[in-house]
Amino acid sequence: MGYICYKGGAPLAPPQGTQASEGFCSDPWIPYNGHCFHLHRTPLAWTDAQRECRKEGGDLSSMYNVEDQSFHLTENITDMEKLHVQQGGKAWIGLHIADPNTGYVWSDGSPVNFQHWQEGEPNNHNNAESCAEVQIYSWDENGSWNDANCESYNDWLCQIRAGKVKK
Ligand SMILES: [Ca+2]
Repeated sequence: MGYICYKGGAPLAPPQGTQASEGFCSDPWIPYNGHCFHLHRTPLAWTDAQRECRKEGGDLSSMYNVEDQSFHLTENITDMEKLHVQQGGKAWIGLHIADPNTGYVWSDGSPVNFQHWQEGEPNNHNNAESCAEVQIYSWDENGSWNDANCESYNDWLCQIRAGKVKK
């Protein structure tokens, strides 16, 4: 059988694709409220996702209020919404338990003054769940959170401050 080779012509992303100048988020980052967001669809364990976000000069996403949450899911993940609903897809966010004595913290150090857990969560199932994932449900289009095993593989949502340049 024949086969077709592909030789890259135009790059998939601009050479400075992960850089962000003041007030501007370059593709594929999406601007909102002084930050840039990017949903990655190459599933990773939570710690690996955190490392990758930090490599890009950002961190796993924090959410500060229901508007933030709604934005993440309606603007940033538009074409993924159906995927979430239909296939149960989900994405890591920055919330995790770094120290059992202190409970949940945001990876980027933001204060935890907003939480949007699913009913009955976090349940620390099998005493093995200390990382938060967000998932859209047909009954909650704004999405809600579940604590999951940090070693499981999920898509992941990065956030970077607009104007912060990749290191
Ligand atoms: Ca859980």
